[in-house]
Amino acid sequence: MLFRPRLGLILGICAICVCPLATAASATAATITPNILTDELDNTNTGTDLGCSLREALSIANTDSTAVEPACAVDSAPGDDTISLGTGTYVLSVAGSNDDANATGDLDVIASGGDLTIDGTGAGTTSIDTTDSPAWADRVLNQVSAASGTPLVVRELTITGGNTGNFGGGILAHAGSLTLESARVTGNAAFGNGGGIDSRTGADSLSILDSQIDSNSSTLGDGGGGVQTANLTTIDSSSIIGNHATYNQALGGGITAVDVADITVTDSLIANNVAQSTGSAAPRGGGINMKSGSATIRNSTISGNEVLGGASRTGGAVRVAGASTVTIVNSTVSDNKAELSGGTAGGIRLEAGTVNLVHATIAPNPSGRSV
Ligand SMILES: [Ca+2]
Ligand SMILES: [Ca+2]
Ligand SMILES: [Ca+2]
Ligand SMILES: [Ca+2]
Repeated sequence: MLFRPRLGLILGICAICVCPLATAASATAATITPNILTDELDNTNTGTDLGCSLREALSIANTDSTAVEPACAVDSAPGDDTISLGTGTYVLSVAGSNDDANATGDLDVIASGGDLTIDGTGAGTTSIDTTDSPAWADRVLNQVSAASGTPLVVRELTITGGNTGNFGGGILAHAGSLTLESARVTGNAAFGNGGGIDSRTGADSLSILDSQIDSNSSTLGDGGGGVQTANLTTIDSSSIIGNHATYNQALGGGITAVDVADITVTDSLIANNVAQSTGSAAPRGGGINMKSGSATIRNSTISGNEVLGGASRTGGAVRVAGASTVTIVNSTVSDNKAELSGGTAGGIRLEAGTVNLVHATIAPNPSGRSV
């Protein structure tokens, strides 16, 4: 179900831009290539030095120094860098949590290292996973204290196996911009908000392009089983499917928007996400929970999302609250559910704010009203 990149468009843009970029480039940059799939960081890991791990490659990118691990292949002076991953599963095993220095637990992308791309061979062939024994107790990737505008690009790989007691089960972005290109974030859990990805207040932007966010879970008040965002967010040619938000009052099975979130969804699918309350409070927003901010959804489908549990339940597809504005254009909202005796608004639940429907198909959504 993964969408493919539009290579024609990309090649066209590159053909126009390649000369100006080449002459303007001044910062150094390197491609750093790990040569083992296992996890280690020399000087902090007591094991034998087996070669260049992903974690060691990232520490080189962070510090712009090859001193941390001379075994890493680095093709020029580090600056704005690319870590090039091969086919296979890179398994994180240097255990720890609450570390933001890339020493243990999650992989930490640090401000002073400049721009970074982590590039695989494809979402179906390259993955970053975590060890099962002992059970991993951290997310996978953490963008920490990045300077404003500093981009992190995750391309052509899968992020899976994150499990944190905090926010952002797969990826947590505190600052800078985060872009996923032809990537997949699947099977991550946060006992906080943002099961797959959390783009927090302070980060610049989140872009999910030709990518899939699926089968992630959140367990906290604002939810966002797949994604929580507080920022400028672009979701294009992507799928947000089968994610799960659980809490006393569950919100946003697929996506939760908070703070000044400004979301644009184009040519995408938001499907089969669930917000499930464990208490009596009504679950809301099986697909999308708009706590605040705005969302524009074009040429997309919101279907098969559901709210479960609670004494009542509402907004199977979308819950609109606060001062949110939601605009749905040339899109379909169908087969979302808020069923059983307390169910209302299987489709869109407008509590406060504005909903604009332009050439939108809203029905059928089982249970009471569609809006
Ligand atoms: Ca090593
Ligand atoms: Ca760097
Ligand atoms: Ca961290
Ligand atoms: Ca860490």
